[in-house]
Amino acid sequence: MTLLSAPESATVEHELRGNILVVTIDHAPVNALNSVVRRGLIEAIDAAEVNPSVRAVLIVGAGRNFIAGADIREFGMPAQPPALPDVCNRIEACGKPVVAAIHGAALGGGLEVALASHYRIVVEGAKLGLPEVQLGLLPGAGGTQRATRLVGAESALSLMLSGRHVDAQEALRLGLVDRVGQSADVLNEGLAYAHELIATQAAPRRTRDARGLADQQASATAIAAARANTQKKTRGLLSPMKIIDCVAAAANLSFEEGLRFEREQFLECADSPQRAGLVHAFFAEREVQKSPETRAARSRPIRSVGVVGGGTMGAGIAVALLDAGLSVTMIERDGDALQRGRAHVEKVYDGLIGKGRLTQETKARALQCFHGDTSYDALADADIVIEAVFEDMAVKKAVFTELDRACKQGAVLATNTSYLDIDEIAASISRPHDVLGLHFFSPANIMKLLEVVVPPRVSADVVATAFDLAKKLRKVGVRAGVCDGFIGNRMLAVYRAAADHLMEDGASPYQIDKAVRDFGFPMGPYQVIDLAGGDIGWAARKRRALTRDPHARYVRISDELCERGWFGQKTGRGFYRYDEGARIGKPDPEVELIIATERERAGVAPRVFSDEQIVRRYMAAMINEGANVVHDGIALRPLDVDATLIHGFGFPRYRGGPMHYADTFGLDSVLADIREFAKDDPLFWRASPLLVELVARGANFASLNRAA
Ligand code: 3H9
Repeated sequence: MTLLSAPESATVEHELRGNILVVTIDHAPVNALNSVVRRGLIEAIDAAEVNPSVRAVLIVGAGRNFIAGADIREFGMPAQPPALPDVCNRIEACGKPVVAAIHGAALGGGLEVALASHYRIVVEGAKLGLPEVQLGLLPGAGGTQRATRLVGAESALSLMLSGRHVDAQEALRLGLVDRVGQSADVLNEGLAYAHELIATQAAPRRTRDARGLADQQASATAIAAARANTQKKTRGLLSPMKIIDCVAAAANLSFEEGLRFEREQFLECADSPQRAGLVHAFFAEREVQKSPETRAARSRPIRSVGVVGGGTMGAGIAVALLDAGLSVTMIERDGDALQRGRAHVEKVYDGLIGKGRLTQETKARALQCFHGDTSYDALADADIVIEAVFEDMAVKKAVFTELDRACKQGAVLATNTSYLDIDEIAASISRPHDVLGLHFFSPANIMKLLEVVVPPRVSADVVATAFDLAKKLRKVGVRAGVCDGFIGNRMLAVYRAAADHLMEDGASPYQIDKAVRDFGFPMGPYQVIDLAGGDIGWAARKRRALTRDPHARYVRISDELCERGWFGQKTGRGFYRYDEGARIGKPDPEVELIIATERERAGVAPRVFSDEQIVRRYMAAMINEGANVVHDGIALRPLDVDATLIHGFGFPRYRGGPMHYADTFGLDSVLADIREFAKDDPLFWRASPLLVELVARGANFASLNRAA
């Protein structure tokens, strides 16, 4: 038995079982292919070649997975030999049959190791895929060449451009694997398959020689179709078009030339800021789950959940819970309201059925776990209750008084408020330690962000339960402190104000939207207002009117539109005009007239802004408030701000979030911009103390992520 290990306990063990060399990769938690594993694989194959007793090699993963891919933590670090493409080539070149036996994840480089093996068996529960595109990469260890030769251009493109995972049966159908094992025992299934191959004297069968590209016409058609679709869909992304180029190389070049081409393209992607942004986003999503409370306490059990309020938000939350397999009881004040609440829930499902994303049967199954009641007593057994009623302190307190009376001890009592003081709600009942905020984003069954708002008196296990719920709902839970707007909406208020200033100073809302879209957001701020309804922001502005600093600049353009009843898509006009039923608006000359009048009223001489100038101001405002949010302890780390903006506000993932983007842009440049803008409006453009401090120390936001 040979053992190769490193301080971080990665090992590749190989052991002769009869005439089969079993090679076990053990690198918790997901068997990522770091340099130790790569070296170990080569040594194992070398050992198999020289040992006359070995008739076949079986590669398996220890723990819950085969191999989840290259070790993402190594990206951006100095390369350590052997490179993964060389490992795969060594496996493929082995003179004895090599079998990969797959359970759990076989992703990216993990699937590439399997593709370089000569035979593949999977067990149920396995998920296979080439998700590199989601990290700004392409399969760079021969995956673009081998997958294409094995399953054909169309299937390979579909896998690599979506990054989706396929299950055991689909992998078999596609031809990615040779068979699905009868049992879940991956080692025994693999051994049985290897014995069978030895018995039938099966020779090494190399994927490089597979015939998936034999139909040249079909390959050319698939490549052309992918080019046309991808160009439109993946705005600004580097790796998708390169994946297609690699598939074209597979179709047109020799295997060796194809590998060389793939390597060049891979290295270009690996060096790109997009890769760095996407990898940052990957780790940020996982780090946010680790709050001090989740480290300190265990979650309370969650089986049944109550939702108070059957409006759009309550219904969306109910659907999110039902989709996670939880039992849901909705409370409304009377029978009619309850009926409307149920209708809202059904409407969400019907919308999905209409789009072909759901069947009637799935809807019926989900609704079996949905109950409604008009008495809070129906929540006596609920493990968590989420209140989603009207945003009014008195109304919320009345609900919480009822919850205090009716719910069992130990139930988590959550409010979905967007801005009300959760401390005050908690203080109004006898169990403030059970109260916290769960801030969902609309549509609640779709949006991935869930702000877990932590008031000072809440118990750690309540917070841990909220994160556990986020996981069950497949949402990204981000810990936030209590303040007006928490992390996301507090930042939104500031960068939207910056956009309003730009508009009054001379940029049209249409230019601002375009500049923001070109930066990578799916929509510009004025399109978002039109979509959400201008009346929502109007209500918030009226609410804040009394507390607003009278010296602060206030742009009235949105109010002017609202006073005309132009609330956006739902009223046919807002910043844009919408033809009957249209979701995409047209610029409106009347809006431009209103803006011109407001500029005059405010005594502003309009200026011309370039798109770049617009983005610099927009981003400076966002980054500065992000820094304030961290400085005030509302977000634990800059990465929590990044995850919030990516998952709740459409920030382009490939830019890693505003704080990561700020690091790449240079914090000194951001600060210089803010100081320049402050010459015109020193009140709005006050540099965050954290930003000033980091620049003075020559540090960046990433250093705070590492320190936390
Ligand atoms: C690639 O392969 C490039 C090659 O083509 C070419 C090379 C030349 N590396 O998600 P989880 C960590 S690119 C390092 O919470 P789950 C993760 O950070 C790669 N670490 O668990 C977390 O750490 P922590 C292509 C990794 O059960 C822990 O493992 N592969 C890696 O919900 C558990 O992760 C991918 O893109 C990695 N590759 O999901 C697959 N993967 O405990 C990426 C995970 O400290 N991974 N970690 O927070 C996944 O999709 C999911 O992690 C997986 C498990 C489905 C495997």
